[in-house]
Amino acid sequence: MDKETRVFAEKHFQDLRDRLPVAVSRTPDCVDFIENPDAFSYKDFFKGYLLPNVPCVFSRAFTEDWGSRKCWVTPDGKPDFDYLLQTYGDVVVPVANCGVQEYNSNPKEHMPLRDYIKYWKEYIQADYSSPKGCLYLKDWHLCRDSSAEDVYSLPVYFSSDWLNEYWDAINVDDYRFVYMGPRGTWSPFHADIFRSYSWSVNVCGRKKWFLFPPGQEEALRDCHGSLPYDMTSPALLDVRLHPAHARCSTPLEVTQEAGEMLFVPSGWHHQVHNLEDTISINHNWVNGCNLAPMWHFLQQELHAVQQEIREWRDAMPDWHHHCQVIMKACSGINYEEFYQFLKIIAERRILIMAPGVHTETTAGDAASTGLSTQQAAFDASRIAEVLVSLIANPDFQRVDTSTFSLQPEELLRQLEEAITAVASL
Ligand SMILES: O=C(O)CCC(=O)C(=O)O
Ligand SMILES: [Fe+2]
Repeated sequence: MDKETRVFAEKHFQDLRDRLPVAVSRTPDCVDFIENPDAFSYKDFFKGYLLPNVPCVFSRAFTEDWGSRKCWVTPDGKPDFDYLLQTYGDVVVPVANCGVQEYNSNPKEHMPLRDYIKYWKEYIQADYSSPKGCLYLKDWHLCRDSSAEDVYSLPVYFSSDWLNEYWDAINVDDYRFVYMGPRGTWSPFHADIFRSYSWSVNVCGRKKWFLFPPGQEEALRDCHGSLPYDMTSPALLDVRLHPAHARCSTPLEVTQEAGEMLFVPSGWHHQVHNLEDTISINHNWVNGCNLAPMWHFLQQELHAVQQEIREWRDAMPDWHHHCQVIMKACSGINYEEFYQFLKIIAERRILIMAPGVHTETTAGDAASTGLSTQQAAFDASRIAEVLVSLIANPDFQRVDTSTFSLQPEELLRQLEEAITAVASL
């Protein structure tokens, strides 16, 4: 990130400040297609798509050198089952049954990849049917479970990824996934975890995406307030069940071809259908541009838990603590962990901005992380803004912070000091 981009981005968030916490997106008529990697910089992506929070598709030229596009695919563009079996046959993978709805997703089981590929081959032979149903290998943590070095490389546009930076730092998990499934497998209507962004590349095959800008999904709620499981279902046309459906604009439709890469913005609800036997790789990611929507989402999640168990509020002395425990179980994160997430990213940015680091490196690049001082300063200012709101939040004030290695107020002070120190750079 250069200085001009940082100033531009900070002005963007300054203008939004009064209008947050909703992620504001213009609704495009179509999705831009980016043809040429040589003519499309990080800055182009940052200003044109990431900040305005609108999707785009990158051509197959952007993923031409990926190992998986060579080794995982046969010359006629189909999944190379033999290669996958040889390389990953014993790895245990999660598999969802697309035909069975459990709340708003599909029940998952675990099996060796070998068994899934056996199923897939039989499914094709039986003309895309099986008594086992339509099974979709989803959310396989390839990088966590085995080495993925030769499989793909992270496109620079998606490199500011605090979610995976955080999980890598504490060595617990990641948000890097492989999906594979026959024609007809699909992912139900959803927005991504914590209002994260996603990027998704088809190693082979094709996907059809239906995309709704943030807020449009409200018109798809049924008379009980629930979002649909399948937004293509004819039941949505029943006005008694879906009274607001007529107000819903038509979704953006994207057909993503083999090798192409889709950027899914923050808070956009989507549904995805595999039009052919398809393998894809995707990451979920959060950074300074969608941190405020993430924080807003977490407040909504806690509020939903509080509503759910409000009748026990007076009877339970540690009711607020229980709300945090339930929130962690349902959403995967609570306020304490959100603070730890901010702290780990903030401390890394403060190091980059420390005196000496930015003066010693050329063009502002901090050699250890590859992050520029400008990027670090931008990240720090985004964290500081959310941290101010977190510290002032009454539910966070009830969290026991006495065992925290760094008090939130002190972290904020350090961030502000570091931001001031590099302000003139
Ligand atoms: O490819 C799929 O089935 C789902 C992918 C998805 O939801 C995403 O990348 O956010
Ligand atoms: Fe998604």
